[in-house]
Amino acid sequence: MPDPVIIATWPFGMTAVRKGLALLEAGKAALDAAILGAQAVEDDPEVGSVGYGGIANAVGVVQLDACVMDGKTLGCGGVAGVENVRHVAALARRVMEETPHVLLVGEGARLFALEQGFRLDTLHTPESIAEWEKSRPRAGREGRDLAPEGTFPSDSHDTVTVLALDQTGSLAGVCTTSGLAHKRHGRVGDSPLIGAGLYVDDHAGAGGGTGVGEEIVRVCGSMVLVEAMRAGKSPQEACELAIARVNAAAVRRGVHPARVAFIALDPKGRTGAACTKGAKFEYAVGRKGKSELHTARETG
Ligand code: SD4
Repeated sequence: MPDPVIIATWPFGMTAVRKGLALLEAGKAALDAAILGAQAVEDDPEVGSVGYGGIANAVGVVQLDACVMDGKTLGCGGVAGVENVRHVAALARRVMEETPHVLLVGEGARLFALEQGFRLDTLHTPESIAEWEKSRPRAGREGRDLAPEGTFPSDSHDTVTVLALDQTGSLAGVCTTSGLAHKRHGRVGDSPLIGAGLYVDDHAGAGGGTGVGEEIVRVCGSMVLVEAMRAGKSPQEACELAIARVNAAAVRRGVHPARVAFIALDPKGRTGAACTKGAKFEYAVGRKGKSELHTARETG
């Protein structure tokens, strides 16, 4: 059996990796380790793009997106546009385990959270309110946003995506985020969508994304990279191939590729990561009791 491995997006992914690695090394299942790792980031008010303290949308409301997937059974669940629930990754797991569905949205997801005994709470912190106030889109005289839709502060949208391999050789993944800063009310990105922000199959590998969700959805990014591993590519080659798809889609639309990154983990415990040019993507990897930060290869 392979040594347990865990990989997570961005420097704050170190929090998830440290927590998750300890659980994996204690013999916990990949899904438990990935969710509890991600939850440590959701709970961290200093991470302004995930869970508590997450960045608000265009009208000042925090709407969270998340999904989970179990590589052994292909069980999966997601929630989108959820307000007032901090642990949306755990809520996505309840969708997977307690309902016949894979995705609940908005008020329905919030009612389901109440039914499942989750606490409703504010997701704002004094710092996140001040940050939103400083950078929010201002309405022009006709009430239209002065910032054209789709231009987002480049450093204020970061998702934690966590992929884990446990001691039994099983894979699982989690993706959780407050999404793009100042997104339109009701906008849903890639993060709660199976095949876009996350895909996991023990027979092929695990893949997850971060960055501008529309560009990830357009190419079904995580599905593409898991299928590449199924066809024999290494996790690194698979991530580069998914980024090449994002780049090619941008060329066809006559735009510059947006900031997008992927991470991957295969059943042998090999990892990979790649990002679009200029995305400056860092990710955390934990194995054999050690957690390290790496910089992904930019793929042009
Ligand atoms: C979204 N993919 O809502 C998320 C945001 C993100 O790094 O990952 N930012 O589009």
